[in-house]
Amino acid sequence: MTETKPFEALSVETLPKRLGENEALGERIGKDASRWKVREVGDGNLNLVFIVEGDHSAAVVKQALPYVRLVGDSWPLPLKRSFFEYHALTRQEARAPGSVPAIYHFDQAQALIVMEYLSPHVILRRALIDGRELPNIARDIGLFMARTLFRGSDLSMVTKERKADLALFADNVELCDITENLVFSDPYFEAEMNRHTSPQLDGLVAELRADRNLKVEAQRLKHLFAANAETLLHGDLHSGSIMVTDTETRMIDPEFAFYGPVAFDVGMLLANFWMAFFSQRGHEDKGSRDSMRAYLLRVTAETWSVFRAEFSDLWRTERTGMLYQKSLFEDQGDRLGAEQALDHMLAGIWTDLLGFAGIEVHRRILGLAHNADFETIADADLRASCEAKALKFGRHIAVNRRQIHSIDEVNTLAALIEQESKL
Ligand code: SR1
Ligand code: MG
Repeated sequence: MTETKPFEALSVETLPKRLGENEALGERIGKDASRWKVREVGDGNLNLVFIVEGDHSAAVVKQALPYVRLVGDSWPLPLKRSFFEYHALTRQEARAPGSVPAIYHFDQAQALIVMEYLSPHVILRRALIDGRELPNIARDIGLFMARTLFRGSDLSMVTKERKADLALFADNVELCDITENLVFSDPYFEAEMNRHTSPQLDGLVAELRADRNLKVEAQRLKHLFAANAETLLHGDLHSGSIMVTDTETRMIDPEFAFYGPVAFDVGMLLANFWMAFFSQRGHEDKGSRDSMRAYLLRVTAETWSVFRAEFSDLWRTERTGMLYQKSLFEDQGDRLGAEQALDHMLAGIWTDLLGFAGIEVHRRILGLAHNADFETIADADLRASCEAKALKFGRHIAVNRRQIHSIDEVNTLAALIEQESKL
């Protein structure tokens, strides 16, 4: 019997020795570990990420730490998140082939995943801050969301398999707990780890924390997040979880994966495009970002449109699960019934995604984990002005989500708020 070694965090120095015998890695990049070049490049909030270059090529080694990297060992976090990330990646690859990095090896005890090194990809958030107008992201991300969210649900899966999967991911408790607190609650009271651009935003922050309608809505959304186990979510689908080139898009980092509402991933993602939009004013040192602003609004509209079209197509062609069975509709010649049910479902996703998007905007400006889109704006007054507009936008779409009927309406509102001159 092979003995399982206790977890030990890797370092640039120890990695070649510890993984030098690893066949999957050696075969991929070159077996002579003494020639490997290792860099630690993790810039996320939680994990170690190494790029390992060998004689032939390179790979990524991602390792979870037993605590939250952003905060330190005062905030323990279980290593099992790596297990959920691995299982989520395998399901995403099956449901949306080519949309995630290839996995070469998984070591549960060491909480590490060896995976494809994506090059020359960069993090989408970085590209948007740099003002790059990437032509394919709306299509690629829209398709990814529709395929993974539809195919991970009872619209598609054999219900016994879905329930087993639901049970598996239900154990991702601590990462859900992060979202439940950091996203849905902390922004709306003086939680210990919160921060915001102060004093510029103090007044607005106090207003939002006293806003009863907003707080009730945030809790209704939290309830939905916790209780509506509809599909396997990515769980943290923001522009920092996506890598891009001009022509390619890959989703990474699904360690927050669990069963929740379809609208959560879509709302989180669109929120990050809207935040990129509101932050552009802070990145105009090398020239106007008018074109980038227009591009970002087009991207939100196209992402939603691609998502809707693909989700609808899958509904019509792959609805093999126990929900809205064809035997009740198409098999009786009632195609219209199936279309009616689809319309209801899409309308619900739309309303809820606006809520999730509004709350995501708030937590990235008021909570612990901020976005580089705003954080890289050095001038605090300018940053606060961008953030204030985003906060107002977030409040509006979260509270009025049932009265907003199209993405054009949302984007018109975003453009109006963005053009306001006062905070
Ligand atoms: C303590 S973790 C903070 C945030 O980082 C992750 O990327 C998630 O977005 C989480 O909410
Ligand atoms: Mg992440």
